[in-house]
Amino acid sequence: MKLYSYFRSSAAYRVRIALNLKGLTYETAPVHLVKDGGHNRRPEFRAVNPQMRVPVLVAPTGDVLIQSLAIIEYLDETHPDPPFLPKDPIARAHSRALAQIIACDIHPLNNTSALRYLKREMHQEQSAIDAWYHHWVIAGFEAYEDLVRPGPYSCGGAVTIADICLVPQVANARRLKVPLNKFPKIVAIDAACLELPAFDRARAENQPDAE
Ligand SMILES: N[C@@H](CCC(=O)N[C@@H](CS)C(=O)NCC(=O)O)C(=O)O
Repeated sequence: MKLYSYFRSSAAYRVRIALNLKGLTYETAPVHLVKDGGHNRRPEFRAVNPQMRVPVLVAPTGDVLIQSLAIIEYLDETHPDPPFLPKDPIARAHSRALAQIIACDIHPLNNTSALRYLKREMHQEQSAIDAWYHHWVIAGFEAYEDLVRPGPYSCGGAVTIADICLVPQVANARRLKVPLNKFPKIVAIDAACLELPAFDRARAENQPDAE
């Protein structure tokens, strides 16, 4: 499989964790999201993903898959062990809900193109953009902190799709200096996950395109 990725992309980081947890090997095709206005905007990458975003996974069938949650569910359906969702339907809905707090409610407000738009089109100062970033992470993390189950992971004793989404968002929050002292459960879940080699190998600094 081939993964179009950028070392700092938290959405690509989710898929890297998922591939590692399933024990799948893959080739990384780095796409620099910042250099020259973003190599993701080049026609050759637009031909791969008209949305011009990473991650993109080229499946063994040759099919091109986009959107991290869709890719993660594809991997779970094709390689059921270890499962990314609990068996019980209510528990499944809960772990999907936690994943979606991150992937649908925090991340879209804070990704590269949204922040770039605030700067270039809305003419916002860097301090206002940082405040915006912090605001949406904190709002999402406040809810997540209240919703987690006794650990060590977000939904109990097994890693789920919620943890796969949480750890990359915590890494980004740390990089952008969001204070995490109000979120002791999130910090503990993050530490427990990062003890697992699948999460550790997926970190930004362990990628071939890391700077
Ligand atoms: N909802 C998408 C989000 C993908 C996304 O926004 N990726 C970012 C990097 S984390 C990206 O490619 N940004 C490039 C841009 O927005 O120009 C997913 O989960 O895959």
